[in-house]
Amino acid sequence: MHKIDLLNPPELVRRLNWRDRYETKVAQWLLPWDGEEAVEIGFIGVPLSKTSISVSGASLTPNALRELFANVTTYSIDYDVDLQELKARDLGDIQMHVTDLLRCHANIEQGLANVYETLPDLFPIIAGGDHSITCPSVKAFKRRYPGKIGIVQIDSHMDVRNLEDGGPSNGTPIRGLLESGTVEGRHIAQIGLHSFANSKPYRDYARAQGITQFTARQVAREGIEPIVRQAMAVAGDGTDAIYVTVDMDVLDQAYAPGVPAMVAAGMTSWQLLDAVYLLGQNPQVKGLDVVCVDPVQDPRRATVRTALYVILTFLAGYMKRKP
Ligand SMILES: [Mn+2]
Repeated sequence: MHKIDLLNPPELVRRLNWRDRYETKVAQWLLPWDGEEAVEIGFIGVPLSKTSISVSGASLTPNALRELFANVTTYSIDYDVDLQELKARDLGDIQMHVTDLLRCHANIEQGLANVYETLPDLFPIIAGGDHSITCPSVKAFKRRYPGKIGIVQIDSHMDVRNLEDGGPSNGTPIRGLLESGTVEGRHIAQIGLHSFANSKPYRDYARAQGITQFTARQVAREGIEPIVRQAMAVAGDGTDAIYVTVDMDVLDQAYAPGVPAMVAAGMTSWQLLDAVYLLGQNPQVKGLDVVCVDPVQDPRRATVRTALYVILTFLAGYMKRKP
């Protein structure tokens, strides 16, 4: 029985009081890890959102996702795959400190590094939390895959704000990874960037760092698939592993009412799902996080549900990797 330091068991376990014998819900498949069994896919909650610039209850998202595990099935009719064939478990949540946000980030890096050390073959599905978690998460990922890391970031924002004005927040994860030398700009591709949600000095900084950028308007006009293929080529060129990070605020406000930094005319749910389906198929992709959903301001859990579909659709793509 493994006890992984800085990792707590799932706070919430969703059970069913009725089932159809011919249908499997995610809650029946994505069970809590028992600390011993071999596991291929690990769901890991990172419940931190005090580091968000705008008010955010994203720390509640791991449990909000777990609640919906009983509402969705494991089968994709689009891709004719059943996720039940994957050995997936809910590993629980990284332990947070109540007041010390830098210590929270240190816990995320060390806690995830502990997970990877205990379960070296695990594919992590990391549920934020706000986007600040991606910086320590990728640092842990790099400890696991020493060498070059590529990033595909799907986001309305570049997340390269300076670290002096507000410390490491959900506006700085990419800046933090560049300044710490964890990832090089030439290995980063951003998809879905939005007008009136970024500034020119940061655009110029990102370009000077060599980051490849695609706006939401480009996605609308050119289609998501060719853009994702270009992004994967950038993140996969000369790197040892690709990390995918999805900020749900990339979606249009009509599709994602429950994100703190909402945008008009963002990407559609289908563009996002098609993107993660392609990314899931790429064997160079070794980790995924989904961040910045606030269940507190999410009518009928609409955005949490879409975030869950992002995870499940990514895994539908992942299943296509198998021979
Ligand atoms: Mn972001």
